[in-house]
Parts: sequence; structure tokens; C-alpha cells
Amino acid sequence: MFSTTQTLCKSLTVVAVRRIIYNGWQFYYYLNRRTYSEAEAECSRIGARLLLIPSADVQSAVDRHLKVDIGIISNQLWEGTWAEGYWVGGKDSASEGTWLWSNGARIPLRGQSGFQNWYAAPSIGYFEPDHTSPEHDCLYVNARDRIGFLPPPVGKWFDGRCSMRKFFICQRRISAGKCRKIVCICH
Ligand SMILES: [Ca+2]
Repeated sequence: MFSTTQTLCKSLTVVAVRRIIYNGWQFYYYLNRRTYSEAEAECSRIGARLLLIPSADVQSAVDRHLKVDIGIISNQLWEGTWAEGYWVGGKDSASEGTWLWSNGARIPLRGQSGFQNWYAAPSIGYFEPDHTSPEHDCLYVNARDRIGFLPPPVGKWFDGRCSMRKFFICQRRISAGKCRKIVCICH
């Protein structure tokens, strides 16, 4: 089941969000830039958590919304690339190179079993997570339609510095009830 709802929410800290309803979940796309920990706090405020992407089904719901609706950033200047995209709930800060979803589940790397969607551009030997810096400990999905002549990165996973300010996606079970007052206009 897939449906799309556009919602405008206002609160002291969050000014806009769009929501999709997917298979018993609500995914909230926040078009506000936050650090990873700030994004976690924003999700927590509405009884949600940063999005987990444990399966191709969830990934395709995320991609679809990015591609057909919001978040796509046209390929303009490379310099902005690292500031774009959406935080989701994965990190390797506890043990460098061991990526975990925030529920403790392992995030597979390239070649490992299980669902993963790390960006790869084999023609130039570029593979995420690239560990170019040990500070690249937080996972985000890219929202660019392309990066130069490389394969399209929309929805693909990248590691980034957790202190960067990005959009973010929260998830919450529909059974958790309607939005709390802080995001009270979702309906
Ligand atoms: Ca890292």
C-alpha cells in the first residue's frame, strides 16, 4: 500500500514536513536542515525515530517520494553536494566501519548479505561508505538527480559528518496515533 499526503506543519522548531504513509508506517520528510543528533531529537519530539531502511520495499517507497515529489536537487554545483540529502537512522560512530541502524541491526556493506543501497560508481572506483574521514559516521540518502556523469545517486546511501546540517526523514507507526500537538496539523 502506498499513498502520499502533503502536509504543512508548523511548530517552534520545525516549519515544514511532508508525509507518506507506507505499509503501516508514516514517513515524515523534514525540509529543515539539522545535524544528525538534532534530527534525532526532532523525530523524538513526535514519538518517531530517524528512518530505518532495512529492505528494498522501504527503499523504493523512499525513492519514489524523492523522485516524484520532493527533495530532488538538480545537478548544479558539486560544492553543494555534501550539504544535501536526508539523514536516516544509521551510524558507525561506535565502531568505525561497523554500520548499525538505530535499532541495533547491522547495515550490510557492499558484498555482504542483506539489503544495502550504498552508492557506487565502479567506473571511477568510487564506493560508499568511502571512509575518507573517520568523522564520516552518519548515514544519509542522497537527493541529487545526478553527480556529473556518474550513476544517479537519488536515494543512494552516503556517509557524512554527523555535524553537517541536512534534511531528515523520521518514521512512526501509524498505530502510534495522530500527530501530537507540536506537529498538530498532520491529518
Ligand atoms: Ca565512519
